[in-house]
Amino acid sequence: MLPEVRGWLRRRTSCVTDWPLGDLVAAKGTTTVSVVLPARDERETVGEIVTVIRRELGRLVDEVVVIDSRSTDDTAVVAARAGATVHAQDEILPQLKPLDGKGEALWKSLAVTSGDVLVFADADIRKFHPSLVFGLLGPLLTDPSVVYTKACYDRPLNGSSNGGGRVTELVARPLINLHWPRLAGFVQPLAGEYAGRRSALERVPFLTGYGVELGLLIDLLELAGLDAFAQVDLGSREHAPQSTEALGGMASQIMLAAWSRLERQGKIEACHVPSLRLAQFRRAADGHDVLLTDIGIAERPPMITMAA
Ligand SMILES: Nc1nc2c(ncn2[C@@H]2O[C@H](COP(=O)(O)OP(=O)(O)O)[C@@H](O)[C@H]2O)c(=O)[nH]1
Ligand SMILES: [Mg+2]
Repeated sequence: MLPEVRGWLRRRTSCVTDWPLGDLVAAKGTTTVSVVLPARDERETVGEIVTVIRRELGRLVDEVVVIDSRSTDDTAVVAARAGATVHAQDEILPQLKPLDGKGEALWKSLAVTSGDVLVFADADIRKFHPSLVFGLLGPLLTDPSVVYTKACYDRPLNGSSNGGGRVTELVARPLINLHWPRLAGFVQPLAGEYAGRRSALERVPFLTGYGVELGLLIDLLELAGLDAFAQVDLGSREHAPQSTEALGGMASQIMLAAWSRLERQGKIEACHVPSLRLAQFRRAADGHDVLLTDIGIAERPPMITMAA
């Protein structure tokens, strides 16, 4: 690990217990805070998450916004009933052709929120604790040189206390250590819980799918430098785990995201791999069924360039 990263880890890693809620309310001053929850078919969890944030963090959080992506369940109704402002992803910036994915939802949230600071959290978290939000705000509300904070936590899976985060361990971490070693100090580089200053988030592009987190780390590192990052240990976090097959698609998006940044940074020759057709296999009565999934990545430009 680079000496610079060791120093950063010591200086910029904190624990949620370092940030008592009362201190943060005092430190908030006139800074406004928006919480953004991207959600697709999350009726089981989104209502509870919105309720907890509104009930426990009313003095810290100015708005809770759910970006609903074509849910086929009543995610939007449940979220609104719990007190969130709900936007249909495709109705934000309707002059643009809608794109798919979580990153698209996060990018569009910049257009419908007003907070100086934005906190993003997944809408499928079980046993949601308000520290997932206020922990992330600690470094941002108390140190003006911090522009972006990322959560780290254990990820319980199937009875093991830390078996989750398979795409992180098998794809993102090796890629980061190989190509962006200055980011190797992030315990959970793909965590869906992070917070940033609007002034920085509006100045970087957003990848539209699951590559959004990796893209933000790489692009914000270029924009603001390592010392503008902090990570906060929030304990433990559990979500609805995906099938290994689905994780294959997600991992492919992460690889394409890395590829796009390697090209942009001149680390590899431009060879234009915007998409791939992923072949996966399922055993069938007479052999194997082939499952073909088109994986593409698209990107939105920095929101600041959209002003007109
Ligand atoms: N608005 C919106 N949310 C999405 C989309 N895809 C995923 N999400 C949400 O983003 C969050 C993280 O997605 P998830 O599939 O759980 O990814 P994982 O946690 O990395 O396995 C969840 O709250 C999803 O509901 C999308 O296309 N649009
Ligand atoms: Mg999830």
